[in-house]
Amino acid sequence: MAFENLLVEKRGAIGIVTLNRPNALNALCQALMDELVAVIDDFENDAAIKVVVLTGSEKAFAAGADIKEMAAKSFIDAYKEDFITRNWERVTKCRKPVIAAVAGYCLGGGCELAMMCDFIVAADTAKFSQPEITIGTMPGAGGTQRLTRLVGKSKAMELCLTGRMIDAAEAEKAGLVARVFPAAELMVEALKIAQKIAEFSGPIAMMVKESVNRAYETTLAEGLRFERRLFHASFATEDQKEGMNAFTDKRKAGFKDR
Ligand code: DAK
Repeated sequence: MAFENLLVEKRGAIGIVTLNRPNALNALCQALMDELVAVIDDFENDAAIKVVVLTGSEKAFAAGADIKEMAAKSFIDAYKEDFITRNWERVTKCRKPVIAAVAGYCLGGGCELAMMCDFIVAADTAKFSQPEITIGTMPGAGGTQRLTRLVGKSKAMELCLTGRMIDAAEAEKAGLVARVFPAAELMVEALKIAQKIAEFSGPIAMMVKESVNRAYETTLAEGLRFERRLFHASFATEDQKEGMNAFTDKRKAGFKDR
């Protein structure tokens, strides 16, 4: 598949998608988001791909939704075309683990897209903000919700109400980012993490992801019940037998994704 706004690569079990609109700091136009849906669909359907890495350029992961494309939109335009919901949420529905590898600007919709991934690893050059208030709007792709769950109400309020930009160190301290690496090592480290996950059982990784995500959406009691059901279900997999037998036999497990 050839794309205008993305670079796509399959490296072993890892699907790498690079946002590629250098002249617009990877601003997330509709065409780019439609392409991203197609890529995630493809990775999801490809049994050889076990982990997805979503990244941008050294200068920008993404400087937000495309302001020039949005500027003239009326309510009825946005409502009728199901703006944002139609394609942006595909990333959140991907069943395979998705890692955002962020360098440079990660602003507005860019930050929201990164937060739709399972976790964010950042270069020490990364800069995060929800600056929508500075252009007369508000976060519209989950910024007020996901950021609040990640960093808590006080910090999310301050960031969304002021549009202040934070660096990678502050983002890590706040819980927005899982790990920070020197910029030159970002992709190497992101791919190492992806590879580590890819070597485990794919279905078990999917269960872990589903269960952690449940923590966002339900009560503790329901979340624990859900976790327990999946934990029990894991004993029906060949990979659970292999993993535990390999431990006993003092050998490396060979998972088969079954
Ligand atoms: N959209 C469109 N073009 C953008 C852009 C963006 N978000 N960000 C940058 N660009 C373009 C610039 O216009 C410029 O294009 P040319 O003028 O060269 O044609 C090119 O990228 C390079 O940008 P700069 O010349 O500005 O580069 P600098 O290094 O000087 O500045 C910057 C970098 C990141 C500080 C600056 O570009 C900037 O402030 N960009 C905008 C950041 C921003 O405000 N982002 C939030 C966008 S709002 C909603 C759902 C979602 C959203 C809203 C509503 N609903 C459901 C209703 C989401 C909204 C957003 O994300």
